[in-house]
Amino acid sequence: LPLVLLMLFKSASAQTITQDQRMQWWRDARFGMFIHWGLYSIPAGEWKGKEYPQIGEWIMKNARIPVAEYSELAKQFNPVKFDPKAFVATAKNAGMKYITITSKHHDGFAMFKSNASPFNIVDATPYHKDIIKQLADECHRQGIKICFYYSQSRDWHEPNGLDNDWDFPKERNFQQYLDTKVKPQLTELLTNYGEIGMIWFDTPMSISKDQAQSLKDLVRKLQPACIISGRLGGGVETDYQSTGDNVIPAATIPGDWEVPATLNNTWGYKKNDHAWKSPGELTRLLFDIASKGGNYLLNVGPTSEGVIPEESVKILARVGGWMKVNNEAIYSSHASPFNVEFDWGNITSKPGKLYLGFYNWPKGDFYLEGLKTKVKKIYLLSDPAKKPLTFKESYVKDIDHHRLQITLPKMAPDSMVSVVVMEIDGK
Ligand code: FHN
Repeated sequence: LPLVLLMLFKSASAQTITQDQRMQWWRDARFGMFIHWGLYSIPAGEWKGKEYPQIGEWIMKNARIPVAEYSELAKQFNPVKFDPKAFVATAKNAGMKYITITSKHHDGFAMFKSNASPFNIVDATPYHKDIIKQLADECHRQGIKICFYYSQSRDWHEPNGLDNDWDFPKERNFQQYLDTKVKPQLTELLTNYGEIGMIWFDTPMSISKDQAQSLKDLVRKLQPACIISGRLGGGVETDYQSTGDNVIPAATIPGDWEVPATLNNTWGYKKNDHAWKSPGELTRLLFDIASKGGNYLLNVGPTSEGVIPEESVKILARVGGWMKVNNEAIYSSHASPFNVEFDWGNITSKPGKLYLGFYNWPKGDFYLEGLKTKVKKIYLLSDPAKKPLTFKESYVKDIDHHRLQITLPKMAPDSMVSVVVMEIDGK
């Protein structure tokens, strides 16, 4: 009897999880890894000798590849070099706190064993092993949140899924696709892989309110603590908002939000895309997003052999080097109370502290106008001794503003983002 009571209590407490409780780990994390990986990593941007300039994971649609032909790729998909430890290490080394991997992208191919569709990594490839399982197990072992991207509307493999207009007639039974593929697969994902941080739905197309609500209800029923990302559709409220791809708002957006972003110009691997953002640019973007109160979900696109491209690993390691010194300014941080973009950088905050992230190091003394609280101490985040920097506070009557003048070292302490900590009175 006590066990029964315990189970009843457990399920009741799980049902009553609050929004703040569900979101806490995600708000603390601020930085996550997106992984776009699937059959499209084989053509890697090229089909029948022709290079397609658009994003790699869209090659099936862009090259109008018939389902029968595209499905043949599964027979070649054998990512024997895949090492979940290496994936998790790359994320952790960058300072990322969660991993969101494509469990099924628009091409309809499941990277997990599915009884709902044979078009999956275990049943359709010579590899025969469940990628999602291996990665989820490793994430659980290493205490990093595992989240699943799932394309709920577009499915180019299914006659009743949306958006394949080159193979299938216009008429669709979208409800049937939801009932026979989406819901069974979501059930598998939320049942067979332990605790899931989030389901990352993508690009709603013609999904009704009731249909979207039924997906939300399913996630809530199976794992009440699992976050539901912004792009569910149907006007149904989700746990947070996704901005457009690579879109960073100019100012704070109220509530929780995340920027899904690429390292180069594609999500899925493309052999000829070397347009990598520099570690400095990425660090500035990370700081900037945090200073507006958002999360940064930064993508890698593994190859068909199962490795994250070396350039991505190297660039992320540089960002991680910065994070090792400066993560206090990012994890669990809040938006800047100023809510403006400065020409020198931006600000993240925590109770009693402001973190000034300089993208451009000032020449001479630095001035900050309009602070409303008293400053107690100022130091460089990279200085373990927290040696105080000299500062002066004054009230400038003609602009009715508090002015803070800080004497900074001549040289920027960091070539990417230099962080100055201000301990302040109150919040
Ligand atoms: O069409 C997809 C695209 O392939 C990629 O998955 C991105 C990631 O945010 N989402 C869609 C476009 O918004």
